[in-house]
Amino acid sequence: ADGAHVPALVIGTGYGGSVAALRLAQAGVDVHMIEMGMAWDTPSSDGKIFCNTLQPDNRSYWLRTRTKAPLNYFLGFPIDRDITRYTGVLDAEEFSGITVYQGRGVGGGSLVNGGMAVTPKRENFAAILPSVNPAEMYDTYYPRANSGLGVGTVDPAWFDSTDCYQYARVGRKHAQRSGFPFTFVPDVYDWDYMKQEAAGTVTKSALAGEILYGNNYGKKSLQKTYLARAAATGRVTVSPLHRVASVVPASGGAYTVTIEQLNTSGDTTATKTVTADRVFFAAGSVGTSKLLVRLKATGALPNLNGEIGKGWGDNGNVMCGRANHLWDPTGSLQSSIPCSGIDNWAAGGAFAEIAPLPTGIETFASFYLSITKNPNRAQFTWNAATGKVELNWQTAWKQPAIDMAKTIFDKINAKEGTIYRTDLFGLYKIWGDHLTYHPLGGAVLNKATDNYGRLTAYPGLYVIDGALIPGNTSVNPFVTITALAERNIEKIIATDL
Ligand code: FAE
Repeated sequence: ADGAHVPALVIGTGYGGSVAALRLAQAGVDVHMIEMGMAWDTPSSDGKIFCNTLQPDNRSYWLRTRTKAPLNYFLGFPIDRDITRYTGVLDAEEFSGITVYQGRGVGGGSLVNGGMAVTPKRENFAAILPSVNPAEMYDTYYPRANSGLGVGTVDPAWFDSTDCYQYARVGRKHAQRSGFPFTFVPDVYDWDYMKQEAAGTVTKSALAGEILYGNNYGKKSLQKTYLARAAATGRVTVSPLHRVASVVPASGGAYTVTIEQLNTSGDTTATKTVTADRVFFAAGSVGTSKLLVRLKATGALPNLNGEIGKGWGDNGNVMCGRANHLWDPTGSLQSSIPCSGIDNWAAGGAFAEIAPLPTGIETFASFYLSITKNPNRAQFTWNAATGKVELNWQTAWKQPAIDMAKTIFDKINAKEGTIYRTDLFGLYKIWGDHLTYHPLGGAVLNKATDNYGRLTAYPGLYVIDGALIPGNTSVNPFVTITALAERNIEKIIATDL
């Protein structure tokens, strides 16, 4: 409530924020979480909380009047459609050189993501978080994160027999025939539920194409894991449709936090201030970076150091499709939850997830989202003239990612006698190189913060989300974001409270 004093305020309810809230509450601290998106706990008139990927309505996008699907063409035709402006669940945030997709709502990215829950190979960890001791991560915090998130793996025997993973079996066959290692990828989707979907005994979600705009069943989003446990402590309150606008030092070492209440059209309907002893920035890589860059530049937090806004990367994301032969169909029924990948990280700098194209019809396409070792890093800066934070990522900076992805798919195409699809991202456009699902960095650990996420110029301010990670995790990022948050909050609770 307006004027309240809270011991701990958490900005954002994604992975970093949910870990912080749970562990602080378990340590006896009352926590108030502020989330700009909706609660996503109430069904609409169609009986569903989330809309289907194939029928996007107002629930799909954050404050847009037209959808902006990542895969925006099919057979060369644009597939976006008009929608009513609403505080929908997926934000396609446009910077000059890249569109950054993010979840909006209680649960953050866990509401919209594919649930792929991948722990990086230990040999790659030193390049991911150079200042963090790998032993503590692999012995303690990765296992803690995996257990807290409810990570599991597809039953390999079922995988081999079910129609809904024919596309992944085709992907495996092509990878192996070209000599690439194929790996199963763990996921937080409830695999038993998916089996029941295939058997026709429960309401379908993954097998009905639900994913990008939310899964109504089956997926263990943060609402079902960390946030449920946080709520059960009785110490955590969440304010959805509230956006943090400012954090400034107050007397007695506390902070004054200004919060805007939003309606579902995105208008500010009220402005409130809360005093907080501690503030945890968990607004995601982009959200946290935008806040800190603006607060530093506009004099609210002038002593934040010069690393704020730097070290942002796209996790090397790039998408592509391959056109298969007519005798190699990928299936009209495709589980929207990917469960496998092609690992060419060591040799070619690419880890490609074998992704679905759940259109409901046979596409004869194999589709991939590659995570690559793209070395390019961008910076967020404040533009006083426009009053906006900008990101200097350039479209051409995706070229290394494309080159790395080609180490896999050029070889597969040569072996199979196939070609790239040119109809998925425009007419005659092979690469989905305009976007990322995996924003990372902007307030990098041990640079913008100390080695535990403390913004040391301001005791009591912390960063605890993907902004800490310097641009790349070699695999899908949320397990690493969660594990790092577990590590940092344990230290903060032990030494700062
Ligand atoms: P995040 O989950 O983004 O949470 C930040 C929260 O803060 C959001 O709920 C925001 O609405 C909220 N917020 C922002 N600004 C403010 C403000 N000023 N005031 C109040 N609230 C605010 O951050 N990762 C994987 O590991 N596996 C996958 O399969 C996968 N698939 C993905 C698919 C899609 C389509 C997308 C978009 C992402 C995917 N990701 C995946 C990435 C993953 O979801 C992302 O790395 C994490 O969600 C980032 O976690 P954070 O805690 O950093």
